[in-house]
Amino acid sequence: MSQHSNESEIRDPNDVIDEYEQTLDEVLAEVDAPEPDDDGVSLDLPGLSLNRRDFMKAGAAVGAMGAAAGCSGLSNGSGSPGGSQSDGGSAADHLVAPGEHDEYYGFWSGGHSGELRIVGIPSMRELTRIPVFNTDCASGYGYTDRSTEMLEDAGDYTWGDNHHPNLSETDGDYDGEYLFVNDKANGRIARVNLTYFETDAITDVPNMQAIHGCTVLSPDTKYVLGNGEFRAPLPNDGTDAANPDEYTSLLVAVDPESMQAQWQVKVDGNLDINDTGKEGRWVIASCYNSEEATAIQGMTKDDRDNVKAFDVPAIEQAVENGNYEEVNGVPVVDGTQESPLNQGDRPIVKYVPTPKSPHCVEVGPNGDYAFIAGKLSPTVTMLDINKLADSSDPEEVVAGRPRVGLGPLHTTFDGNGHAYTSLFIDSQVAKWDIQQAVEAETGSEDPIIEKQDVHYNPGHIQALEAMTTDPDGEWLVCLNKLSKDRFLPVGPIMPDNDQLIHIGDGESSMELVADHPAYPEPHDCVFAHRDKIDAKKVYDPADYEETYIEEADSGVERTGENSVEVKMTTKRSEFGLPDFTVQQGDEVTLKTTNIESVQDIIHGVAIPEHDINYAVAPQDTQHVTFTADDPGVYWIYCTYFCSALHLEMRSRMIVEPAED
Ligand code: K7E
Ligand code: CUA
Repeated sequence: MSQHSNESEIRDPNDVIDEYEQTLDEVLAEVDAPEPDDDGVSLDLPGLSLNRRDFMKAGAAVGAMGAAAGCSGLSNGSGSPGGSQSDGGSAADHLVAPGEHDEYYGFWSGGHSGELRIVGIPSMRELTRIPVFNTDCASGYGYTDRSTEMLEDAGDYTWGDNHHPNLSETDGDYDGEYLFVNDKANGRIARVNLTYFETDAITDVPNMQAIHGCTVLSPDTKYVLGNGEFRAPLPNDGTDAANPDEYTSLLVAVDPESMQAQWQVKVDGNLDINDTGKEGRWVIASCYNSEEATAIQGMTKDDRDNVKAFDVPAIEQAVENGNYEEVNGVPVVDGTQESPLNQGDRPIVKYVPTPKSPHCVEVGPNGDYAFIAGKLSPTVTMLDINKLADSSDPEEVVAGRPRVGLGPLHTTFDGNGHAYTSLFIDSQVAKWDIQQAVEAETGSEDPIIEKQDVHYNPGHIQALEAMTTDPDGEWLVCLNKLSKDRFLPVGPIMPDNDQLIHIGDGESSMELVADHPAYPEPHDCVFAHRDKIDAKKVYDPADYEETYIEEADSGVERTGENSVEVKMTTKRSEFGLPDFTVQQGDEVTLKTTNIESVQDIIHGVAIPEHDINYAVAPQDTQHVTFTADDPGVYWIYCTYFCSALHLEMRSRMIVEPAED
């Protein structure tokens, strides 16, 4: 193969690196000694500053670096300042021997693939995938009647963009019942049943176009809370479409059982990421567009945006008092700054100014502080949750603001007083001391303990059970957006790189242990110890409203002039009917029960030329409905390799020509 013709345009990687490092030096110089910007758009803040155009340049330089090198031109460079190996954890420790199980479940969002992935920790082996907002021909999700009806009722979209998986909690700990996840693309929230590891409900939330932040209300999952990221008219019916001043963002509270929206709160600015305090009162959400702009220049204009603290009992009281406007069936409470509900002793939403297009909100294990990463500010702002109720001075509730590095996005915890913040631009994880950050001055780097290089450009980071009141430490996963040179090239759409980092109990240095390629594009993950998850291996028919089909029930029944119902069992290695006959034009409902009660014996039902394939797990009943359009013989075959006679596991659908 000859080289591509644009070879002359490929630059010497060393030049690119030199240029990149120079740019970052300029950025750092600017941060340390800010100069007023000529267009008046600067990021001057107490103790920290960053010129926006240089920031953009730095971002571009990160991208331009290509595969030539890591992003270690900045800060300490090498991960462990001491240069020593940590005493616990190593590449070997993360390997799980053949036949052994992982200690933790990892639940990964799948981004715009629409699915979830289940990954064992510490091995990083992918165990399975759960289709949520997508369709999946391996399981038949989006093909079977049950799943299709659910997807149709939830807006009939073929994709979604899930970012934030959340495990249901009882008494502040994971109860293993459900996982909830947002769909940023279509303003939906889905529920995954962790008994069967399958999506069992999706709600298309009224009045919201994009739901980004998604969390459950600790400690008992009273609500699933979704943040409306994109401001839009309320209702979005054409009124005020050309008048962005009238757009609004909403927080929604969804009941976890009925999956119905209970109330919404409209706010000034927008809402990005959220988390809740540990006592069931506060929902804390970041806002990067306090400017209420519709384009990037405007959204990044102001030095400060805000964090909003929603007082849940106060909002419930407002709803109870009838202080709302009903829009598309949902009570919408006014939480804007001008709202009468925000004027008295107990405002329903507190606005806390925060630098500078903040991103994540993560509440620490003991519930004292919410950690808000600055994104365009190199700091993390710590909100003192205990002061939220009584303080009327927003600055008073800021407990600390360490300078962690460039592009901080997300923070996680080891339960031993350390926070770990991902640095998107620096391509590093910064480990820092929470108490020291409270004591240090704003913008101080003193609380920083060490930085670990990662590859490349991390978004979320998550340590084991870091979102509970009792994090387990030991392992941290850093979800990097880019992998560049870390894997064999597989064409231009490269995998992300989820990196496993050993953190132990937090006393030793971080150690990078494994790379793990991820299909586009996980954003976040959450971990539960395996003892907290109780997955069934065989369906219990009592858990579903389906008529169980016995072998003797197999047969064809005409249910209307142009409709038939076909029932048949599946078992090794035969379908309940060797063949069945329908008329051309019939709407066929094919119902199948897998009468096996042995774990791991799955049968598939594939009908060629009818676009149908689905799995039936032991003791499950599934059905599909389709039209037999064309006369002929269609072999039905099993798609799961179930026995030595799997290939022989077939049936025939005979479609008789319609009579003229
Ligand atoms: Cu930071 Cu959608 Cu959680 Cu992506 S969000 S990284
Ligand atoms: Cu049943 Cu293959």
